[in-house]
Amino acid sequence: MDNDVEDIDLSALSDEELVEQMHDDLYDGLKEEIEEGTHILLDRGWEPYDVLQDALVEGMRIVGIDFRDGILFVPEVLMSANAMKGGMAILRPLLAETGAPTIGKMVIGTVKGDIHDIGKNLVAMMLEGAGFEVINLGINNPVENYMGALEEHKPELLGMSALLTTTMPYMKVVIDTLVEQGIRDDYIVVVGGAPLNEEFGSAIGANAYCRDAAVAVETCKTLISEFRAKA
Ligand code: B1M
Repeated sequence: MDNDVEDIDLSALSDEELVEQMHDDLYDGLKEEIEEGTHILLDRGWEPYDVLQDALVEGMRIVGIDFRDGILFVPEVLMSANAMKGGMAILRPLLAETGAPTIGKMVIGTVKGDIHDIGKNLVAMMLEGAGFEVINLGINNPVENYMGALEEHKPELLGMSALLTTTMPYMKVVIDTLVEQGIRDDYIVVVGGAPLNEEFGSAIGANAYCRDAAVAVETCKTLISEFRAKA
């Protein structure tokens, strides 16, 4: 990809060129350029959600392909992740700015053994934007962390994220612990992450698998109203 970005005046590019340039900058791990590009698109009247999806998430998808194919390696992908987080930090308050009253509470975290947090943070951001209160436990959470947070914060929803085929089975450990303690039905359990699917979600006893952050918001809204109606 093009590293010669010093000569490029991002504000002189058309929207389409700028988005393409941001994909390149994300690939090259250029945090400041990503932050600048994010501001420019917002100043041009782009919706925060569109900046997130078209410039950042799509850019990260491209990074993922080259990571899979052995063209990019962990240190480079870490730089990309850092650049993505720079853009997300600008969008976060805007996405959360809807002024919607709190419609439910979720404890969310990436499971034990797994340090991927971009997608989980995106889900958290979008839920906050939709009016949920979110307690974000971060990465690499053993079952004790989830249990402690449920006890402390008393949410209606528990969210778990996993990006590795080797860590996704840990979600079942957490759900089984809820069952063993006789509190499974006290919570709505929502799971997500690239290697999961609907079938896996039901096999481990989750209430729902969500493909992406937008689906997570819709699903949580539906499930919480059913949950409240039952209560
Ligand atoms: Co990792 N990694 N990684 N990695 N990494 C993947 C996941 C991989 C698919 C790359 C590949 O080979 N193509 C592969 C997994 C293969 C597998 O298990 N089958 C992989 C690997 C192998 C590894 C390491 C083992 C590499 C190594 O060390 N040799 C290592 C593991 C570390 C560990 O966790 N123990 C590792 C490390 C890393 C980095 C640290 C370099 C970095 C993470 C940085 C960070 O997160 N802070 C990284 C990254 C960035 C990726 C890729 C490239 C991108 C992930 C991402 O952020 N996507 C990823 C490739 C890929 O997924 N295509 C890859 C963007 C994000 C917006 O999407 O996370 O899918 P995603 O989230 C989506 C949905 O999945 C969903 O909504 C989100 C938004 O729409 N979703 C939920 C997610 N959680 C949800 C929860 C919900 C609902 C929906 O409810 C609660």
